Amino acid sequence: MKIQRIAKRLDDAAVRGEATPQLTGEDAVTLDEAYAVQRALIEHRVGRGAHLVGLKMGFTSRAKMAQMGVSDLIWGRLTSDMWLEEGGSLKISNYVHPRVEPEVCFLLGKPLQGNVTPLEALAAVEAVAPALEVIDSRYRDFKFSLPDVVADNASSSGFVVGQWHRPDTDVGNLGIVMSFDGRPVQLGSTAAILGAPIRGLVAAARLAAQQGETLEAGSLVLAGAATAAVELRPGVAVRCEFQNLGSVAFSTAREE
Ligand code: OOG
Ligand code: MG
Repeated sequence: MKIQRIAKRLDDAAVRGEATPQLTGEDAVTLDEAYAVQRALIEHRVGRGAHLVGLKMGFTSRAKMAQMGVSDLIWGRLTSDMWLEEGGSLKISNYVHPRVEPEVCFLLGKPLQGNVTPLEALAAVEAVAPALEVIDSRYRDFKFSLPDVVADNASSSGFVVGQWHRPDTDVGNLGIVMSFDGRPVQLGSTAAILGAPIRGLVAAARLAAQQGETLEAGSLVLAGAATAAVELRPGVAVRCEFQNLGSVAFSTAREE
């Protein structure tokens, strides 16, 4: 009852693009309950025709932990309706207070579950690509506790994937420049993601297994942001350049 009620509240907030209060009082949840809310929340999306395409990691970099004031790894689910076309346009009035952050995306060729080494994780990778994630907390002022943000599917709302590269491409320490209308807004390195993005995939396999989930072949895994997230506004050309991987871009629609 409680799980379903909170899932509905968070789903409604996402659909309407309206903020909702944090989960306090009788709606406060434990971490395990938060993952149950997340699962129930995704059922609403699936009911609208979306399907699961993978998983995203959160708080894998110090920059993100510091920005949001939390210090544990979390994960969320990616659905087909979150996937934005590379170079496409995003209408940000559909969201509450969206932000964008640079990510690395893995495509799995084999399933991955539980405690695996970075080498085992790499052996399951079919391709790797530069990516951008659009996050949008459904909570007022983008403020939340760890269970709050887990219940809200780790703030996930969209992602854009750039060109795929061979799985043996070294993505361990690549320079990143994210810019708005050609002006840099974040500089960083993929090494900020747990020392190397493959560790984000290792963590994803381990944490998903704690909730009884396997990373399936064919799924996408966003390893977590390399820099702090930057607030989006209407009419901006967002581009992120990754050393050796090329760039990934989208724009936000110019509104009223
Ligand atoms: C939660 C999502 C964190 C990342 O890459 O660290 C995340 C948030 O910051 O609202 O996606
Ligand atoms: Mg992210």
